[in-house]
Amino acid sequence: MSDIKFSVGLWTVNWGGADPFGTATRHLEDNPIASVYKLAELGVDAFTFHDNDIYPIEADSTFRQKRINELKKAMQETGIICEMVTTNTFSDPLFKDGAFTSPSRNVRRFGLKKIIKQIDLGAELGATTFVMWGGREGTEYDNSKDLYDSHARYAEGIDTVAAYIKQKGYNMRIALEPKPNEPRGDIFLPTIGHALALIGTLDNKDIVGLNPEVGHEQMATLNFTHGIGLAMYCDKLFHIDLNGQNGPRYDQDLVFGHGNLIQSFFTVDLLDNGSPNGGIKPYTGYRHFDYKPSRTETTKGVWESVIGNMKTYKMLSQKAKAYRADPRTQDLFAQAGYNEINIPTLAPNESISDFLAKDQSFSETSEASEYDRGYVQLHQIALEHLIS
Ligand code: GCO
Ligand code: MN
Ligand code: MN
Repeated sequence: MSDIKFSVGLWTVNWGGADPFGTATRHLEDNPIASVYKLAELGVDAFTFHDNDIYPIEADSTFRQKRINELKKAMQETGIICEMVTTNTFSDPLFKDGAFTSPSRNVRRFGLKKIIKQIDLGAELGATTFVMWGGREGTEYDNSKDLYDSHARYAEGIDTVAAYIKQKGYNMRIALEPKPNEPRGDIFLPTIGHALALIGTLDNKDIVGLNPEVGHEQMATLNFTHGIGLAMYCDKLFHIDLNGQNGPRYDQDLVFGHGNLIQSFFTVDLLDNGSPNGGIKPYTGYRHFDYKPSRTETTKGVWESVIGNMKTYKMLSQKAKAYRADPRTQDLFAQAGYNEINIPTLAPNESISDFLAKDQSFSETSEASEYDRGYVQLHQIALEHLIS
């Protein structure tokens, strides 16, 4: 477990609590770089940030460089590293109708330059992932956008950024972050599956993958563990945003595990241990937390929530290991059919006509109604490990 590394977004711990219904509830340090020292002190291995997490959009180049120098100093002094960067293309009013998919070509060109600037900074700091969360790419009304051209512009934007990364020879990949809604009524690329489909159309699909967020899939009533399972099957889980959510509602961004706990357990199990038959290899990337320390908390609660994320992950990690090592689990995996599902349905070299010609007889009773897969028992064992 010592090889598990944690990272935290600077925008999470530096969120003062302002929401659509109220102003900030916490006093923040004037300089956001202070949080980098605190994260290092708490044992966080890496941080991630948007350009405007460390300097405002209107900052001049002198101020921007001052903040970058301070950030580098914090990295040198503490040993914390920067593993991912992302660009804020959602806060400024300019981006009210999107960046890559804004109807305004000027805004699209401005957004693209802003993204490329942050990619240069990320490469300079050693980040290996660029996350693209297109929070403002979308609509409130179905007739607001030409849906062909909007997706074409989205794909063009991603492909241009990917081509730039390759041209520069940066050791960096792009991870798209799906979200179904909020702040837009409907956001483009709402789920893992939608994003995968668009990636398949890109010229530079080899360096474009996903940054799925627990709560975002759950907002869409989807199973997060299944979602990352598909992403891993496609070799596209490039990054991950871990947090907590209680079902389909607004984006709660809770501490990891403070939502659907049993799904978090299976997420950790899949990430750490891969799939039981070994097809999905254990995830080697950072366990990245993207959450919002609740507005009711003071600064103390902010840092406690950082510790909570890591502690919960480690506890679930240990419990998942014990669940896999339990002989009852292994027996029930066999009963559940794990060692039959990995046998291809057609025999090697069996043609479709051979297959159709073959007389296949088996007892429907033994295959269906009388065969006990033991799923409930297997789930109970997982639950017992989880709450023990
Ligand atoms: C959200 C998103 C954002 C993005 C982040 C990266 O909660 O809606 O998670 O927090 O992850 O802005 O660009
Ligand atoms: Mn979120
Ligand atoms: Mn996120």
